Amino acid sequence: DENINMETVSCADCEAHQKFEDEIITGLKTNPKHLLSKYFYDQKGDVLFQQIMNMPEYYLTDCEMEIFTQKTGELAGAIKAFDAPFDLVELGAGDATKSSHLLQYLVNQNADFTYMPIDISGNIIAVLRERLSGEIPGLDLVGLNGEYFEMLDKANSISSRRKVILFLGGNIGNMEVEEAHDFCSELRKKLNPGDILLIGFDLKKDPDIILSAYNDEKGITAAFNLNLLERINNELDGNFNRNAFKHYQTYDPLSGACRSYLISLEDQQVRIGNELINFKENEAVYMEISQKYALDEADGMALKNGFKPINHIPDSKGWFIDAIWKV
Ligand code: AVJ
Repeated sequence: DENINMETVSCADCEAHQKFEDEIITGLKTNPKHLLSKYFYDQKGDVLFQQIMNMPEYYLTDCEMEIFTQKTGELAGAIKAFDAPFDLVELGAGDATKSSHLLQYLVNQNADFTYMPIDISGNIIAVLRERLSGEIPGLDLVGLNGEYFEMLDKANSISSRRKVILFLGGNIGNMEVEEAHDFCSELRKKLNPGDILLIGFDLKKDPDIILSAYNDEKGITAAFNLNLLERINNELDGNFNRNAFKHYQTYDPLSGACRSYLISLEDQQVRIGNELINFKENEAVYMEISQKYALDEADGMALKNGFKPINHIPDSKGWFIDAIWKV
């Protein structure tokens, strides 16, 4: 129809694409260069992350899965507190493989709650609704498709019931410590007295165990990092040669910072769209942090940002905790 005015058509995907481009170019023009791990998860990246979770070295998923399958009652007891109705809001629900055990348990207990998964992927929310309605009959579900904090506002506007927030998978580890504090402080502002946060932390432990989880024998983590270069080639018209970079992983047992880098193997110039980026031989591009915490550091993060750390539930090895914080 010739009357359609194309100018008024807004395009969420175009905006996301523009932001991706801006953040990649800015990161590569900064000294030292960096890229953002939130961009690891394109279609190929999702598959590689699935493979990471299945590697023998990558203990995080197994540890938290053990907590959700073996200590479900403890988790439920901690979040049910007053037996008042509540909304169970999951930040970055994904396929909810861990939380579905808790959901099933709560439904069996006749708990009065609505599950509100938040995810940036609308597709994941649709698939989740379809699957959970079959697997857990009687589950009340309201899917929220968008950014965490915007969707939390939406959850608050939909219902004024007590909120229980799930933030699992050690995803807080993908933030620098200072960013993690800011995140908790922002989250606190969206909550009310009596609300609860259930948050997963990967703990400091034998540094060799941590390093191997991110520096696996088969090079799957390396492929996961290098895949971002291919994503840039595909989506931003780049010409990275992934063979001209190698993955390099570090773990600092004092700070708990586990960081990945890509190292340029030679002096090289890479083009991304119209931009040219120069790399020196052995120059590092900082890719990702997976921060590890001591128990008292996790408690300290609660206290400093307006939460009371009331309990933490570890796996049987004591490698990972789901902490329960109350507002
Ligand atoms: C999804 C953030 C929990 O940091 O352990 C795994 C991502 N990166 N291997 C983590 C990741 C490399 C993972 N989190």
